[in-house]
Amino acid sequence: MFEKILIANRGEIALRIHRACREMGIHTVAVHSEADAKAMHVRLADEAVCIGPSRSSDSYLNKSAIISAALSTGADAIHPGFGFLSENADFAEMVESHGITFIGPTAAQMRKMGDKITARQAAIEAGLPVTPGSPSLDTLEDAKTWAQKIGYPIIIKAKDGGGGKGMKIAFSETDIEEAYTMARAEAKAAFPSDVVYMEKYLQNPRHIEIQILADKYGNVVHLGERDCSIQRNNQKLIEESPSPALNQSQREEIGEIVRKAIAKIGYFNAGTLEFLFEDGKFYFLEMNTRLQVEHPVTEAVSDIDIVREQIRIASGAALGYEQKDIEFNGHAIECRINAENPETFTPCPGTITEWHAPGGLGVRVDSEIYSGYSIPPFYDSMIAKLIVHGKTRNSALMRLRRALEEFVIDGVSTTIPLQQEIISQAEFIDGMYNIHWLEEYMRKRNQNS
Ligand code: MV4
Repeated sequence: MFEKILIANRGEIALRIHRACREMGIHTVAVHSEADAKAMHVRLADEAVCIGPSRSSDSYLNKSAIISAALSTGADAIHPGFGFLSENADFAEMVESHGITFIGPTAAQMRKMGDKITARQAAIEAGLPVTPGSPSLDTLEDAKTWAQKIGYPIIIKAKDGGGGKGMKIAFSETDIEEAYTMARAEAKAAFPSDVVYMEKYLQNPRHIEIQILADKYGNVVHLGERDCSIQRNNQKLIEESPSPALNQSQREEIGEIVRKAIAKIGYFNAGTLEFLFEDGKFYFLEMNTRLQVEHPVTEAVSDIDIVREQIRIASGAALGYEQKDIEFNGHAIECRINAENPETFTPCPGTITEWHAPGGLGVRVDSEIYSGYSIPPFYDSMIAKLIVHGKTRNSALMRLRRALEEFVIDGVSTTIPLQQEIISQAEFIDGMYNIHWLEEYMRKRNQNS
């Protein structure tokens, strides 16, 4: 096992990784920017290294500064967390070439599953269901031909796209020229490549993702699904497991398909397969080759410490259990609490004058915040994750309502009032929502006010 892990991240996820290390008897090295000198992850770690100025590009994205910090402190592994360098294959390769273990998949696995077109191809070969789609489109004529073949509506996506950028929908042949031209132009401006491809557009899907763990010896387990359909502008706000939309046989069926596919692909460490789910059918979208923000809901229902498993797998340990050994219990819901204007969703940095996090049975708060902490303006606006666990969805929901009410955050505005509102809507209570529900709900609400 590793003796010392460098945590190449900040905020609540840096704390989360530190906690797993501590419980495994592993020493930790925090890295931080100048703006984060007083951050909680720096205070808790055994050692801390300043890796540069406040802007992410000068610090948390500075590959050589991070590797130097690992070498000078004698860390034998690096955990990248999420965001920043977590899905950067060049970084993973650089880390390994210095004799340090990257806690995650190999650079080759990241490249294969990180590129939308190669991931789609690998998914098809591994037996995952996908939407009808095209290979890369070279010309407008190509786009027209494929749209005819697939049938409208279609969606054009950038090969390197993310966060919904470079995606254009065409409902009929009238829209295709604009969709194709705009998608390529947006891709060219935003991504390394302007290559685009096409898929059948699903109009009212849910976003359901499957968490997997795989060791280096071909053992794969899935940890069930998370329903992440409550989102706005590609920002998830509430996630839950299990999904209220799935029955037990659908859950087991997709879990088995994913398990077999991952074994076939030869991927290891933790990963998440994103699907759209519509009319009882799953369609693979993409794979995230990293730990995800919403992993705690899965930890709550599976009782498996995903970060601990990532570290064990990276060190060469075998999983040591099989699918049949994993039990799912109860229902978990997470709220991502962001310091932002809940109406406009613009970040709201500032000083937290008072902080009181909820507690009690079935309540988990992952956060780096303390009273008097100043949120720097340079990074993501998420300041806490509230995760509740109950025996049933209804008891989890009652607990969430209670915990949100207990939360005291003064000095900045947060998403809490919006989350309280969402969870009191009949559609949410009934589990009847899809990826468009929140935006439609807010549009209607703002029209009426
Ligand atoms: C889609 C889709 C409908 N049909 N693909 C958005 C982000 C990117 N990861 C994929 N996205 C979508 N792909 C087909 N064929 C609808 C979306 C989509 C979406 C997906 C998941 C969560 C929220 C979303 C919001 C808008 C659109």
